[in-house]
Amino acid sequence: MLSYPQVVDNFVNKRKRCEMMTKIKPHGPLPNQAQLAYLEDELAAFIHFGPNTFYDQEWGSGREDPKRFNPTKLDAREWVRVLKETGFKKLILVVKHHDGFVLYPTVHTDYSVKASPWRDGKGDLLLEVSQAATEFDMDMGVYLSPWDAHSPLYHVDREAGYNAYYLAQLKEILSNPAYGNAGKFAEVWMDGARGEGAQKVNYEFETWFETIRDLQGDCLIFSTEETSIRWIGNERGYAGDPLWQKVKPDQLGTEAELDYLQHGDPFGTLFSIGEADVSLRPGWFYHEDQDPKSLEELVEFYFHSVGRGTPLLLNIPPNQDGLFDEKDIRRLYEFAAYRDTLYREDLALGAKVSGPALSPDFACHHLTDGLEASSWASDAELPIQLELDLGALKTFDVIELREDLKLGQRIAAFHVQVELDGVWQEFGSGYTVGYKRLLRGSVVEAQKIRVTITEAQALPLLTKISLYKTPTLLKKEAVQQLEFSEKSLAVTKGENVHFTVKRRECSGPLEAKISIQPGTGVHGVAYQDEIQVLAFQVGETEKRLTLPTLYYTGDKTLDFYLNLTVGGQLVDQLQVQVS
Ligand code: FUL
Repeated sequence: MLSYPQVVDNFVNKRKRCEMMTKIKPHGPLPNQAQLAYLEDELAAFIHFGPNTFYDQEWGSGREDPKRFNPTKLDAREWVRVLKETGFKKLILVVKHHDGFVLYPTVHTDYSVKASPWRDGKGDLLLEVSQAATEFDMDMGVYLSPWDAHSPLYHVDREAGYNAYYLAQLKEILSNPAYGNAGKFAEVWMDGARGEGAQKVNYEFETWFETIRDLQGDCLIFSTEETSIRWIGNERGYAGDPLWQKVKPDQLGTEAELDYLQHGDPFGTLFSIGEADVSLRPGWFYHEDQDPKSLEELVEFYFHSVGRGTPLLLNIPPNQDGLFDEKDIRRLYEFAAYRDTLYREDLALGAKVSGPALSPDFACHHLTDGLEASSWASDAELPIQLELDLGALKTFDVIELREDLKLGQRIAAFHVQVELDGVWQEFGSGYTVGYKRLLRGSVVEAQKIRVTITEAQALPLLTKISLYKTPTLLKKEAVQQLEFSEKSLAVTKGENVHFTVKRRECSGPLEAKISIQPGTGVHGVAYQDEIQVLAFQVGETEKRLTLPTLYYTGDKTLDFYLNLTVGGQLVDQLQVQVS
């Protein structure tokens, strides 16, 4: 039974759809239903687990002993329960990482859970996760690494055999009704990494994609190729601004420019979601000596991904027992509570909006009516200014804008002003809006706000303007004290990076850590994992440090990030560019 507002919403929805079709022409490539659904979902969880967890490493060699894989307390139901409760809509399970070890009892290799002591060799991790996902109605995705360091078929001379092997496993997973959320998969993740020195096996992507479509219809595909999801170009959870959810297929591939992936292409012809992936911990796999990232960092990931209009894929790695770490669970609940508080009250709801409008069907008040289906549009000349009157002074520091992507992404630049003591002052500005744009500014108390659209590829179409106040985060003392002297350094491959960590206050001893964020194709190529512990003594204000980079062939510039943390909290970051 629908409530009265839902009935109205449905009615408006149907009417609007007809009108938009007749009055507003779609612009550029359009998202399909599955892409739209993922944008709306906003949050997905990654689970990296396997031999690496037991060998305390990030990349395996393919020679890891299956006997060491024994997560005696593994509880997939608990993973899914926590993820569901903390707002994740999809879970992407790594069933085969680069080491080639398979986490379900595939018939196509013996290098799998069958050869492990876990559940006496009768375990099936994909099945256990699928059952839990079905119980909690959580979307499922699967990561099946194309690069396979174990398979003897992974060789240019046996390419056809390897492609058939990969395809056979895809079929095994995607055609089994006991796998997925009630047999359904929402995403297949084809990682683009391949270690230095690995065979340059060519993948038969087209056949793989076709198989996915045959078996799972509109299932989204993450790959380096022309598919529905692209990598965002970094593993820091940061989308670019502008962020165009469109690309030109000929710019993709394993050699795609990272910057291109991060921003997309204003003239792109393929609708592509730039998925922002990052791990809750420094590594993708669990390591005892690492800590989850701070709430402050998660909030930054969120504003730089979801807040720029693209989903956040956050990795939560189970430990050797097969459980999420208690600290990680706590962090996920804190993160969920942060978002709940952020969205608790839309301070612009019901605000009076004035400005030009295409027709009464696309009137300004649709922006603040709280209805998803109603929208505003204007064909007035740019810049177009919309003025909101909240009716009273309100305190906020975030403005949300949304475009109706069903008709294509259009807005290319905007800025926001607030009236403070009778004077209009800049609140902030951005380039693209997309599915959802969260723009943060200083905390202000204002009654009137102006949103000015300065650039758009076609007539702008917004569904919503909202205002929020972010929950207060308490910065720890230590965060104020420590920093890298440089924010970015350039270095020649194979040489050492020299850098300095400084602290302003030196009254007490302090322990900090330097670690490197793993990066696709960059990890094991430009650097090797290394963690340095810095113990500052009383009175000590500076530490000079050295870190080796690796030599690699080719003239690419690769970058990675050094994280400076205190008690698991990120204090500062240093970008290292290697060329
Ligand atoms: C990368 C891999 O090399 C990492 O190990 C991890 O799986 C990440 C999500 O993708 O390319």
